[in-house]
Amino acid sequence: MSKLLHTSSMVAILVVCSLTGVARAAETGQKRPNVLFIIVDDQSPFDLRLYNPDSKLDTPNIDRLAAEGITLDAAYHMGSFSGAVCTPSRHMVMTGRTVWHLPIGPGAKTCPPNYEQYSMAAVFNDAGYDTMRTCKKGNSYAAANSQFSVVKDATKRGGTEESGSAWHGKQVLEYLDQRESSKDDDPFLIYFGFSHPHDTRDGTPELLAKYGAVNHTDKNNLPAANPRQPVLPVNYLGKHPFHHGHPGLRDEVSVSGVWEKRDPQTIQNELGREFACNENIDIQIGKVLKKLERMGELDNTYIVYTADHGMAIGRHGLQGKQNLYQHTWRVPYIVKGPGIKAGTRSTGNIYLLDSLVTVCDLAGIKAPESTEGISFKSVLQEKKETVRDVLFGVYNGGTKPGMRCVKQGDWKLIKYDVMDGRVQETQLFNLADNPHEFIAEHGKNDPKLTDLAEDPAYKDKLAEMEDLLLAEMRRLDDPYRLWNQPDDGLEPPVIKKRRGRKKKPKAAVK
Ligand SMILES: [Ca+2]
Ligand SMILES: [Ca+2]
Repeated sequence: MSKLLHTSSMVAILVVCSLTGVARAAETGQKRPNVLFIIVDDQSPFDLRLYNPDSKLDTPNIDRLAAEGITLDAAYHMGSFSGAVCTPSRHMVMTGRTVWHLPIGPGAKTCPPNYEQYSMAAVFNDAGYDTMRTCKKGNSYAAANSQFSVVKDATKRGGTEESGSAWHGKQVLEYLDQRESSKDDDPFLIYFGFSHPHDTRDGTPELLAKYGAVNHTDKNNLPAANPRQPVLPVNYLGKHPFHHGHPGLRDEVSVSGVWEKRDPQTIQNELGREFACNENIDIQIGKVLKKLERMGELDNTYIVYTADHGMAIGRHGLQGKQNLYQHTWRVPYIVKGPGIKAGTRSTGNIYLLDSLVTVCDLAGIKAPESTEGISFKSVLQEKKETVRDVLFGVYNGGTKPGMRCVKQGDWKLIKYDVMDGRVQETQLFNLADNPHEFIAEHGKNDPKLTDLAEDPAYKDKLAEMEDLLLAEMRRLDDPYRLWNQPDDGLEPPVIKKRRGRKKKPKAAVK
């Protein structure tokens, strides 16, 4: 009898214990995770040592995110129908819509009016999150940006605390201080954007000195060579072999410090400036990570690090973000947070536009039905290697129909149909053999280290990739077709000219 009593009281104790456990779990379950979404402006993944072991760039804090989280090797932005590549990219980040279904551009009619009500901050506000952002101003989605409860936007591309990246960092630190002093324990979404390393790449004096660069402003002279500067990119060219299709494009002709020059001295100095800006961003991220750690919030925060798109700076003889080579089409993408194993790496095959549905998924929030992104939570948790097989990219902010690319596995096709039919080019790359997309002009003298489109040995692969590209263009409602594709009865979209932007007559050449 006493034994029985003893047993039943043990059971009772166990039941009480496990109930307490349940209650405790429910309590912790109620503490919802924070989201810190870090997005830099114009950064090639190949700047970072994480993606390019030969890079000289120091980013200890970004490296820390990777060491404590997961690095994705195949993250892309879907592209742009505008020279301001930032603008569609940031619309995709905010809405999760695909490039031809954004509230701006040729597919604008596919979005209901006031689409900002379905954008990132609006969704998190509805879920009871506190939302705050800091970022550059302009070339963005203003209506979606204004949905954040706290907005601290300004374009900061200078080389001082007040005029550079430190200003964006300060806005986040002050916001966190305020939350701390008001004991606000609602979960937060902080959109931590930077204005750099977008040009003008004015670095701080110390970091410019570290990377051997100067804030070069004299168009008539070259900046001094300096052994501290980054070496030329492996796929550097003095000139791209054919026209990229956007005559007078700002990024290719008038970036201060580069202009139309592609000589090694100019490019290495500009890369030094880019690195100085990149490291300054890293320093600001470090301050915010330390602050979150002191607040005890770091372990309960999902932190995303990415860029709105990549950047050329001398790679393939190009300077800007208006091309579809890997250096520019790809973006860095790192995620750290609860349930993500430290120091892992995965492929992903994600787009920036998958970010919204994924952070919603991580935070346990329902994403808007109209999002077209795919949650890659399963990739972050190493349950899956990829979320899709085929990736598509477009740049047609210049002459139409423009550039397109498609990638499946190691194979990538890029097509250029620009300059009113005067440039019709096709490139086929096997990225396993030729990850830097060397073309004939790189002179590698290795049949694998070049563009394979003209090689009869790859005729079938080329045809397969052409079919895949057309299928993606149809699937995504691309309103254009290229010279060797069926027209599908499409009428090319009418491009509205912006008011008050009449072309000045060209000055006489002296
Ligand atoms: Ca940008
Ligand atoms: Ca609050």
